[in-house]
Amino acid sequence: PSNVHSVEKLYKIATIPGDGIGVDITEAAIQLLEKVAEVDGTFKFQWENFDWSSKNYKERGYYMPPDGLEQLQKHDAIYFGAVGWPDVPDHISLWGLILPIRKYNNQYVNVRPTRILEGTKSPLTQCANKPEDLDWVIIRENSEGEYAGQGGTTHENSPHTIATELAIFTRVGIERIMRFAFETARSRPRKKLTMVTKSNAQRHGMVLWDKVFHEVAKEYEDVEWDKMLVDAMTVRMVNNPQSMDTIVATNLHADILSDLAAALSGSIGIAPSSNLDPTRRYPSMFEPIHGSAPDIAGKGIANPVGAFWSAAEMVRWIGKGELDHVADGLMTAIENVTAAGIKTKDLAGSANTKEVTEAVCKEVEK
Ligand code: GGG
Repeated sequence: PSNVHSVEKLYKIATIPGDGIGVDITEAAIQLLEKVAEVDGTFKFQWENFDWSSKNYKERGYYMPPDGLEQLQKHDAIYFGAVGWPDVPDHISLWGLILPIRKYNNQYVNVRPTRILEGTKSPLTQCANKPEDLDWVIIRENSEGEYAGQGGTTHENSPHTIATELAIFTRVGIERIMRFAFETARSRPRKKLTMVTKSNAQRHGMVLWDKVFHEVAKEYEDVEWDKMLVDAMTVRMVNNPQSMDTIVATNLHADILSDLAAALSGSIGIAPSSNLDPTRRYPSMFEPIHGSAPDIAGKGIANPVGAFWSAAEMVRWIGKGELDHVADGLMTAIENVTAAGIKTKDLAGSANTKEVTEAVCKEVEK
């Protein structure tokens, strides 16, 4: 019979739920992906869970064990929830988990798409009334810049303490992110790229960004581009969202701009991210951009849409072009649910995590 498929492919996924609502939304994403695989019938997931939470850090003294990175590298992809808990300083949790995973897996690109989903609203009611009014992809440089981890502290615990935080920019690092950004812009209908720096005030690394950007731009004559200083960019995102499409920015600038972008598109709860190793030598990692939200953790009310959208991007990536229809179908299912008004509180709805998850699973079954 035509509805019987032979299972051809097994994808090994490492899950790191992490902290707070990371646990709630990872569970929801696994439930949904299991449904997606069951309905499609041509592939399956094999999950391996890693309990590298802040709670376990407090008990064991580490997030990842010494062979943690090696364990992750046995998988086709990593699915990540959220990291951070009030009783562990945030720089310990980030540097204990998410940043080394990105660094050691060559995940030098972080793709953060944002748009207004069906049935949801932007707070920019003056200028973003239709979904097409805000449709961006932020390409975040994910391996260096302000998050390079270089610096130090002297004269600690004295009024004369000095702390330095060095932003590192390399020609190789800039060139590869620019190329990825231009390719992304080229693949989208508007073929438009906005490059963001603060090269008026930061006169070394950011000036190198400008220089390399202009060099790479010569290879992409079909892509229309412009440049913005990051402060002016925040104003443009609020006042003129239609004027942008693909955006490329440094690790820190894009981290900030993508939170703003998510909020402008309706809620930080909907935004996905893909930490990619474009060479595919190492596993890529998929995570919603939101954090662990301790205030609502464990209450069953977290918005799972950012987690679902991240899951769709993971399917697209691991499928290498063969599962695009599955990822697209998953996005349609998500938007059918938001369009039907089944939304969590952050999107002005009244549904909980379970209700949204079950509704999306039902859509996938249709
Ligand atoms: N799910 C992503 C997460 O836990 N984000 C917390 C955070 O602070 N991330 C910083 C970053 O993405 O660099």
